[in-house]
Amino acid sequence: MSETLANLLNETRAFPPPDALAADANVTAAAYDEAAADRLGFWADQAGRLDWAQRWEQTLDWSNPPFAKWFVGGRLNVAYNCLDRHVAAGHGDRVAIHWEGEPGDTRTITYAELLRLTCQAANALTDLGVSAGDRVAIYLPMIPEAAVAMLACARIGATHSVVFGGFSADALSSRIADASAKVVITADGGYRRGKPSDLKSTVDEAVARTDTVEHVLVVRRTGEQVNWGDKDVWWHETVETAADSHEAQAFDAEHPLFILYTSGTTAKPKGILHTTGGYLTQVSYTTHAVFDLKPETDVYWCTADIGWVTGHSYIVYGPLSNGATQVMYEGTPDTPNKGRFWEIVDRYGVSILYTAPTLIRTMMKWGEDIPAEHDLSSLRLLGSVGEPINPEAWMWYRQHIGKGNCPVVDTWWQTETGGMMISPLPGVTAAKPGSAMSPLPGIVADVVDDQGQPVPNGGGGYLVLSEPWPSMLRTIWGDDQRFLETYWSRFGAGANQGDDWVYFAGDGAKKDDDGHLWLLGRVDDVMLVSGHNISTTEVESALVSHPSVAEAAVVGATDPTTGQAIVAFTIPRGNIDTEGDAGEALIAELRNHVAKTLGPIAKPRQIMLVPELPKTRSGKIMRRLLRDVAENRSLGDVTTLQDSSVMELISTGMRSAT
Ligand code: 6R9
Repeated sequence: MSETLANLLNETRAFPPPDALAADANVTAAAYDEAAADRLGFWADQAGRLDWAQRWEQTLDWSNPPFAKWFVGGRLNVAYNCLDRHVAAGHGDRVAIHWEGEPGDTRTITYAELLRLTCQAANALTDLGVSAGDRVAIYLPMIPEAAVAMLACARIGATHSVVFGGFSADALSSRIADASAKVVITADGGYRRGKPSDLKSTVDEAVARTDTVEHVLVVRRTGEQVNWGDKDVWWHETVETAADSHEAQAFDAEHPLFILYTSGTTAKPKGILHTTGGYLTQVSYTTHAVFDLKPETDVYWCTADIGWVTGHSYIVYGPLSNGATQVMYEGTPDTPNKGRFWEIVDRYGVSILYTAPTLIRTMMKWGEDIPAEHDLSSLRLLGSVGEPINPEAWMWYRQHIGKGNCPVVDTWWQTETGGMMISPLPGVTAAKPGSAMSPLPGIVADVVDDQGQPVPNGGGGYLVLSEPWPSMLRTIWGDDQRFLETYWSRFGAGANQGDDWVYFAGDGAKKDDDGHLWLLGRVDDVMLVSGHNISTTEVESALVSHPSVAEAAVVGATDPTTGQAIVAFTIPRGNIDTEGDAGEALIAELRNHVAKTLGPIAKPRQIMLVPELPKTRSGKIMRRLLRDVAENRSLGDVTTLQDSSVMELISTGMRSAT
C-alpha cells in the first residue's frame, strides 16, 4: 500500500455513561492509570480474580518473542474456575444457562447442574480413552451440551477444537486431521429455520476421510434417523450414566486449552492456539469490565454461535468464570417470526445483550416496529462485535433497542487476540457512534504507517498491538513459521524495524482528532482510487447513513482511469420503492449523498440495489465475491457463504446505474 488510509468520516456525537451506571461500575477510570503505571502488575491483579492451585512465579516470560508465556509456573483448572468455585461459594442454585431451542423447548440449568453434567462428561471422555493433551473435535448445534463438552475437555486437560455446525464435511475433516483429533462430539442434528438439520452424516463422511478418530460421541437432539457405526456411542448412554463427581486436576498455565480454526478464504485454515491461565484471566476480566457484569442481578445474552471465538470467550469462558446467568438460543432470529430475539429479551429479562452489526442492520431493514412491540426495558447495556459498526447502525441500536439509555460498547478483537482489546468502558467512556474508542486497560495498540511509525491524530494506517497480552494466540497449531510470518513480520523486530515485537492484526484503522480509534475493515479490502486509499467501511457507513439504506457493501473494481473505482451493493430499507424511475432516482441520490458526506473522491462509480449481501457464516460480508461481480468475473470459492443462493439473487435481482 503506497499511502496510508484516507480519513474521511467525521463523527462528532458522543454519549457519556448514564450516571447510575457510572456510579456503580465494576471498573472506573483508575484502571487505565493502574495498567499504564504497571502493566504486568495490572494483569497479575486480574489473574488474582481466578482460583489458582498454585500461584505463578513470573507474570510474563517474553524472552523468546513472539512466543509468550504468561503466569509461568502457575497451575489452575479452567472448569473449576467456571463451575466448582461458584458452587463452593454457595451459588449452586443460581441459573447458569436459560436455554431455548428453536422449536420453543427450554431448559434451565443451574451452576450445580452444569457442574454435575460436566463431571459426567469428563468421566465419560476419560472412559473413552481421552487424557490430558489429546485433541477432541466438537461439532454441535447451540445446545447446552456444547458448553458441557468444552468444559469437560478443559476439566481433563484435553484440547478442544470446536468446528461450527454449519461447516461442510470437507472443512470438518481437514480440521480433524490437522489437530489429529481422537474423539468427535456431535449430535444427530439441530434445528435451523424451523427444520431439523442433520449433522451426523456430515461427521460420518468427515471421519471416514481421517484416521485418528477412535470414537464419535453423539447427542440425541432431533431424534431423526442416523446411521450407526462401530465408533459411535450415544451421549445419553455414556455421559448421562457416568458418575457425577470428578476431581478437577490443575494444569500448567500454558497448557493448550483450545484450537480454533480461522476460516481462511484461500489458504489452509489456521489453527489458532490458546492456552489456559492468560486466556482465562483476560476473558474473565473483560467480561467483568466491558459488560459491567453483576452476576447476582444481570441476565446476559450473547447471540454468537459457540463455533466462533465470540462463543468461546463470551458465552462459555468469560461469563461462566464470572458466575453469570445467561441465555443461550439455538436458532435463527426470524423463526418463527422476526420478533424472536425481542421475545427472548422480554421472557428472560435480558439486561446485557452482545450481538453483531450484521444482525443490527438486518433488524434495521425489518424495521423498528418489530422491537417496539416488545418490552425491552430490562436492557441496560448493549455490545457489538464482528465488524465495524456503522454510526447509523450504532445509533439505531442505541435508540430502538436501548431506548436511549444503555451504553453501547463496540468491542474490537479477533480469534487471535482471544479476548476484547479495544472497547469503551461502559461506566467511563463517552462513546462515539461507530468508534471502538480506546485500548482496554493493559492493552497497548497503535495505528502506524507503511514504515511502522505511529500516525498522528487525524491520520489513518494499520492497527498494531505493540505489547504482548495474556490471551494472545501462542502459535498456529503445528506451524510456528506461519505464525511468525502471518502476524509478526510486517512491522517491528520481525520486519527488522527496531527491537520491539509488533503484532499486525490485518485491519486498517484511523485515529480521530481526540486520538480515538476507528476500525476501517481488513486492509485486503481497502480500495485504491486515483492514488488514495479509501476504506470500504467509511463508504459503507456513508451509505447506511441515508434513511433509505439498510445495508451496504463496497468494493474496489478495476478501472482504466482511476486504478480502482468504488462499486457499492446496497440493500434498501423494507418500505422503500425501488421500481423503475424511483430506483434510478435513489441511486443518483445515494451517489451524491456519499460525495457530500465524504468528499467527491469517495463518490461510487456504480451503485447496485440488491436484495441480499453475501456473508460468511459468522456474518461478515464477503467482499471478494462482490469484486468478482463488479469486475464481471465468474465467482471464486463460495463454500464459506452462509446462503449459497444469495449470489444468484444478487445477480438476477440487481438494479444498477452508473
Ligand atoms: C471477534 C471476532 C476478527 C476480525 C477483525 C476485524 C473484525 C471484529 C470488530 C471488527 C471492527 C469491531 N472485527 N470486531 N472490526 N470493529 N468491533 O469477530 O473474531 O472472527 O476472528 O474476526 O473481525 O476485521 O480482524 P474473528
